[in-house]
Amino acid sequence: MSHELDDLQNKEDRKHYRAIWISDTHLGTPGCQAASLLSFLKHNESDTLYLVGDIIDGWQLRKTWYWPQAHNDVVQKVLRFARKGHKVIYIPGNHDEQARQFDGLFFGGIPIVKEAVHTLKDGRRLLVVHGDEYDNVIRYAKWLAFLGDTLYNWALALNRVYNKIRIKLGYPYWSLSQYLKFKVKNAVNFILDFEEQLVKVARDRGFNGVVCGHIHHAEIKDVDGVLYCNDGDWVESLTALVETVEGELQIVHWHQAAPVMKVKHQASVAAIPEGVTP
Ligand SMILES: [Mn+2]
Repeated sequence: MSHELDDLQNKEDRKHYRAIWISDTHLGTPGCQAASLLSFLKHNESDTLYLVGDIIDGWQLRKTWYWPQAHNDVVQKVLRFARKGHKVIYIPGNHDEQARQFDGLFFGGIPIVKEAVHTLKDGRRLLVVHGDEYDNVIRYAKWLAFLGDTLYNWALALNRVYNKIRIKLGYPYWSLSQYLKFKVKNAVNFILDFEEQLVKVARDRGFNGVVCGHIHHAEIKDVDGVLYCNDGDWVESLTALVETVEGELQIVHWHQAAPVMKVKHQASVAAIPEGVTP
């Protein structure tokens, strides 16, 4: 009941889209910025919500059980969204690959599918996939991916401590993975390879473009007439891909934490400032 009331109160400051794509939320890990994600889901809605993989991190949960209330709230929010008649589609990724065995089944009115097709307002058709099947590291060296995952999580944990200190001292948030991704040439090549693969798949299969996640790097770009869209992540970049009512694709950056959003007219005290530089 309180949830429904909450929804009504928020109605006026909720933005409506034709479609919203989010992925790589990694619920079940300390890295997931669930408060921000919840805030995003409270202030934005769409005819269709695509969950583009790595939503619940089974890899991490298998090692250590981590499930705070905020993560539950996100799941509840999504289920309620589906109950209220919005279309929600869940495409599992590699971190929630356990869900892939349920391909074609429904959970709480949400179908689980390996891929989806989205038709833009102007009629262009986009293939929607998580994208790990086109990541050569995951495909050919899964042990390396697991190792990388562990190292990445250690680095993220260190980064959280570092940023707590920075913010206490009045410095802006500093993004480790953004820094690594853009300073390391191989990472840039990796991103380009990945984009190229996905664009090729979309083209070969006769789509006008592709929407994916997986590499935690939001992007909208045209590659020789094929649209490449990546919706980013909710570990570091806090981004979603949206199609506006007018049919325009945009990346939404949501550097707002839930506790801050509750205090109205104090937008300037956001916990994580926007436009952070490495
Ligand atoms: Mn992934």
